[in-house]
Amino acid sequence: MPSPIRVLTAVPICDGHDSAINTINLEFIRHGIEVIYLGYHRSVGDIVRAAIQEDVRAIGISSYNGGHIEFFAAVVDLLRKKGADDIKVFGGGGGTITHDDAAMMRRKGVDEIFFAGTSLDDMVKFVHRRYAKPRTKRPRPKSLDQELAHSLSEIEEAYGIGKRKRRKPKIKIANRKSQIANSRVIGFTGPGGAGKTTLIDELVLRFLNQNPEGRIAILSHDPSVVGKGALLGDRATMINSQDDRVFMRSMATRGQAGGLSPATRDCLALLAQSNFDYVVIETVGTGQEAMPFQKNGIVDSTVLVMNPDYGSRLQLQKIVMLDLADIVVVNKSDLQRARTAHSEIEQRLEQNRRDQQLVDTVAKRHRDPGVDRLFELISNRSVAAVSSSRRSGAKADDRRSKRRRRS
Ligand code: B12
Repeated sequence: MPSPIRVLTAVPICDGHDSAINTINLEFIRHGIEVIYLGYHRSVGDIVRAAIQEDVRAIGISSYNGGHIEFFAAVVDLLRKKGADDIKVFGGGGGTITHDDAAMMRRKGVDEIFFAGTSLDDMVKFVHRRYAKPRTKRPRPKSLDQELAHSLSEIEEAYGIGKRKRRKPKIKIANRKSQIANSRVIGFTGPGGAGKTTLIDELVLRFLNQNPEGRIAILSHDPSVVGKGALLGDRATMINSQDDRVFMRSMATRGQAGGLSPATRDCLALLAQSNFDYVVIETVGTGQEAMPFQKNGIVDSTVLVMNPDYGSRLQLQKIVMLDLADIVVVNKSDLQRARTAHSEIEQRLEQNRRDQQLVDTVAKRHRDPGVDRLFELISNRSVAAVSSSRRSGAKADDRRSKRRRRS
């Protein structure tokens, strides 16, 4: 079974009309399409960057506030400039886009414009007809991000749909143990609605401010059933991560339980061997039994993000990740129950007798001191890990040279 069609959808800058695109997104998903939704009020640069990183087949734009001829053309032009004109552009905007406008937009390279009164079914059929064929000849990547995006698609497509690996991807993926660890890999997990995405976005802001040259990658997951579509919506929540120094990729779980996709391990390994300081991996909202990073073997630190409203103290005994996480975050700590949650979780962690950290955050609050502390903890753990791996590397060198001298 071939991989689902991936499209990116967005609403242009200075436009908040998102109700049409929300309806269209749901219809696409119902018909097996994976939709990466970027949200509303998005610039040409943000849309093109996201489309290239996500390596989608097409971009669907919903535009109501005018300027559509220029905006759509600017998206097409920037895709061309970036060597990504195999990503097509289509869209609509009810009665605000006239037939004359649409003719001009088509001349400028837009694939199709849908008018008021078009049925959702017709739009779905168009996407299937026009974008389902696999892209055989890809343009030569013009940037490292584009090359990486193509490779990630190759890995994901090699897995097809479902658990079983179908064919080996052509890309060489280094074994994490045998390679120099370029990036620190941090795994974020926790129940749906705990605020993982917002928290990651705030950490990204701190990272970008602290490292003017640094780069970070995010591998984000949303659930999907085998052969069905998915709404990959984390980008719509991200504000600070709309930056050229952030590479983000959204993945559907494609039927795999546990919070990750069948292709995650290989995709993560590829990102970790690329030039990022950090690779952040975000699971889908997970349940009590989930241990998403256990089998993975390539995550350096794990962060469990909790919502203070988890129910009674007894529930905490059942959350396996509380035994495994390096850092536990009580997000939304401005909520009434947060103090109780902190002390109950603290007691629960004491039973483990491990060096686990507990941090309270309010990720939605700008400059939250809790997020500052979390960022500091993650940075310190990384510095400690790098110097310990350097020490063990130096010891190994020492042993090798002693052996050479003896022989
Ligand atoms: C709903 C609506 C709102 C809601 C938006 C709610 C929301 N969250 O989206 C509210 C009330 C908030 C609103 C506010 C405003 N609105 Co208003 N709004 C509309 C309205 C009534 C419907 C738009 C809509 O959602 N249609 C439903 C969709 C599903 O149907 P459709 O539009 O026919 O689209 C078809 C195709 O084009 C296709 N399609 C659409 N997008 C896409 C994308 C893709 C990828 C594909 C494949 C297909 C596709 O799908 C449909 C299939 O039949 C239109 C008037 C109208 N009748 O079009 C005005 C309208 C768009 N709004 C207008 C204006 C001026 C405003 C405000 C500026 C008003 C103000 N002064 O505050 C604000 C701006 C808000 C903002 N932040 O941008 C004007 C725009 C005028 C212009 N461009 O010249 C319009 C045309 C009303 C008018 N006649 O004056 N608005």
